[in-house]
Amino acid sequence: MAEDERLVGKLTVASDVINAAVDFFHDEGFIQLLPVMLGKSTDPLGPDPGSSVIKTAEIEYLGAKLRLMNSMILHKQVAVRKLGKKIWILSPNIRLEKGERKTTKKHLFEFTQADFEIPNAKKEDVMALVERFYKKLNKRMRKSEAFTALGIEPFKFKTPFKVYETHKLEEKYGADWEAPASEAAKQPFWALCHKREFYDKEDVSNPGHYLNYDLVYPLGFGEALSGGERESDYKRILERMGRDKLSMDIYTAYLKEAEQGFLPSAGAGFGIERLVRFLTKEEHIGGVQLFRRVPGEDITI
Ligand code: ASN
Repeated sequence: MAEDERLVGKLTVASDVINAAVDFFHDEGFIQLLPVMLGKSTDPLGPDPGSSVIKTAEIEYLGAKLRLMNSMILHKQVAVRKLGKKIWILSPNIRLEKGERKTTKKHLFEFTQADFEIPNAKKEDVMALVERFYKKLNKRMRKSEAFTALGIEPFKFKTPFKVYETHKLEEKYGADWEAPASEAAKQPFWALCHKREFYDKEDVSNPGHYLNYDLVYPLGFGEALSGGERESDYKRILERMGRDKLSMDIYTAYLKEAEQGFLPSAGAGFGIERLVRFLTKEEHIGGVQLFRRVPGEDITI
């Protein structure tokens, strides 16, 4: 098959996936918001020793410093407070990763995630919702003609997915458990409890444990989604930010919102390109983008 035809096939799958997400979140009663791309505060993406983000992109505009969205997590908390509703966004993210991330085959410095947040929800609610999405995707993908054109069978997701604690995965596979655990799996699985950003809630009854989760694709494709229950209490947020030694000037605007009180919520985001890569069994994630945004690669236009 000509390279262009394959690309059309992959982009048709992407189009089907986006459509499936729009229908799914609509049917589940979510309000779809349009994305913001600039803000005073954005996701710190860490501190995380495994993170390779060089810097958060900033622009000066009329004397103000605005940051390009690493993710819309902080805006999601504000949106849930303002609206009191389930919300989701097809959100473009910029993450300026080190060039060596090209070899992971799953990193892009510009990508889109389906990012959602649910007021008064717990992690079990999010996990059940995500499993409903993948189940519905089966039917949708069976109907997609693009798979016939690509000469592959659509993957059949079998829910419920297995659930593991990260410390168990570490015991079995070591600190870098994600790749080997993904290689060994036949279906996506949940990995619970990650020590990460201040906005993911710590289990108060079990300090050092976190009420968050990742979904990991099987067959070596790695992380699909990440999310968590949120730290909604102003004092706890301040405490966690202090623990993370974040430079507070970036978060002044966010903290003003937090001071007014957030609703407890839980949510997550899954990368559209990662899902398309998994479905189309593409070797490198750059192969599912028409305009490749791969760390360490020059861009054509
Ligand atoms: N979307 C993720 C979440 O909801 C945050 C992220 O992309 N870093 O937790």
